[in-house]
Amino acid sequence: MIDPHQIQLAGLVSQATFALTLTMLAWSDRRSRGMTWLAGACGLQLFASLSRNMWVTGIKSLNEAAGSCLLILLFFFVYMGLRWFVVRRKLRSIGGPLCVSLSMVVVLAINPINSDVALAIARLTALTIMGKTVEMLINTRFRALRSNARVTASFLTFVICVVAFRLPIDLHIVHLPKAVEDLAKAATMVSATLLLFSFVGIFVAESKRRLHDETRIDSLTGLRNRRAMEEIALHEVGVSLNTGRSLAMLMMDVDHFKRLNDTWGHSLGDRALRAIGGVLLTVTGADDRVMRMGGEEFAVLLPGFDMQSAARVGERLRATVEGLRLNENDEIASFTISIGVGVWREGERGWTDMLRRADVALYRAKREGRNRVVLCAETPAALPTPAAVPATVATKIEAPIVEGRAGWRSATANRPSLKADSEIAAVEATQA
Ligand code: GH3
Ligand code: MG
Ligand code: MG
Repeated sequence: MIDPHQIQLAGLVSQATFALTLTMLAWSDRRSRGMTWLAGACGLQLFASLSRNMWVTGIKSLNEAAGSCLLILLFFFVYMGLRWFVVRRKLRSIGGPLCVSLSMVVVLAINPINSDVALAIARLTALTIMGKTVEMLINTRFRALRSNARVTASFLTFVICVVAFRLPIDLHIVHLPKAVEDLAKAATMVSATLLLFSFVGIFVAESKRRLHDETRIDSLTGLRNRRAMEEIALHEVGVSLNTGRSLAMLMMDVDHFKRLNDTWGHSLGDRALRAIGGVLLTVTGADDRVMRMGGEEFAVLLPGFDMQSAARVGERLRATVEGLRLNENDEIASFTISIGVGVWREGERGWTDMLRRADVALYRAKREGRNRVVLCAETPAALPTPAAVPATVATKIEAPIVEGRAGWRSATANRPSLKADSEIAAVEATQA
């Protein structure tokens, strides 16, 4: 036989434990705002259970209507908390909170007249919120949270089943033996405990997801870093190996960056790196294939691009960066980049050879005067014009041309003839 008191006591202990745990997790990681909602829901549940089980605490029981409102509020908190984890968007409309408040007002108003109707409204509202929550969990945006969200969804479905099963009993529509009713109460406790347990799981999954993302993002520019680059490049090489699709990469290095820092200060140097990052993102339109490799070096992966089309993208990038102007204390700074183009060769299982070729080409660009795009070896020379740049990589950045400070301008004044010759893009082939 189930001893209802023992079950309830065990339920209270587990709820108190979870309330404490979730509060500590929310406290330890203030950025996980969803956890604050879930800890709040857990606290509400503990409060409701304590007031229902007066035999434990001796406190005065909540009246029926207040208890029902608490139930609605509790599942609304659960919805909001889980929404933060799996959707991460603000509530766009106030429809949800409005319906919750309205149903609570109705429950409180109806209770003195007919407590059963009030109870039914409260339970149906809570069931609706839970149903919405399950739907949201199943359609989570984040792949890393998907399995944990599904576990939470299945425990929540268990709670829905138990609440729905108990509704006709609590409304005295169905009369079941006391043993079955006790079993239903025990099932409520068990389902609630499992649900709370799954909240810890979703918190851990979210922490892992964030750690994964943050260790792959460069904090200064917001671009992917080298670690991310390695994973993405290997993936792209795998796709090219399977499909025969071409793959190219651009290696970029800011010209005389040390001099830029020395002349204008590191904060302008940092701004220059961020501005270059912005150009790379805007021109290529592919935020997951643009990386800061370290220092003042950047790389772009171009799946589906051959040497010539990659060179045109490189030229567009070079020209756009050359046109950038940064204002520092009413003076204007400008800077340039050198670019090496490397391509993946059929059969290559890794990306390091492509990287090495792009690096050699970059080195050559530096040696030949900087501010230019150079192709890796074994490719004939090509001079694509700006008009030949594919529409997909057309730049949206238009920077005014302003005279810069003499000291800094002199740093790039001796750049090669590529721009002086004409507006023709400078793309050179190396034979080295
Ligand atoms: P080159 O044209 O040959 O590439 O010359 P360079 O001066 O750009 O190259 P060098 O390797 O001599 O200098 C790179 C400089 O980049 C040195 C370092 O202080 C600076 N740097 C590296 N990372 C950062 C950063 O995050 N912010 C700033 N402001 N400077 C950085
Ligand atoms: Mg460098
Ligand atoms: Mg440099």
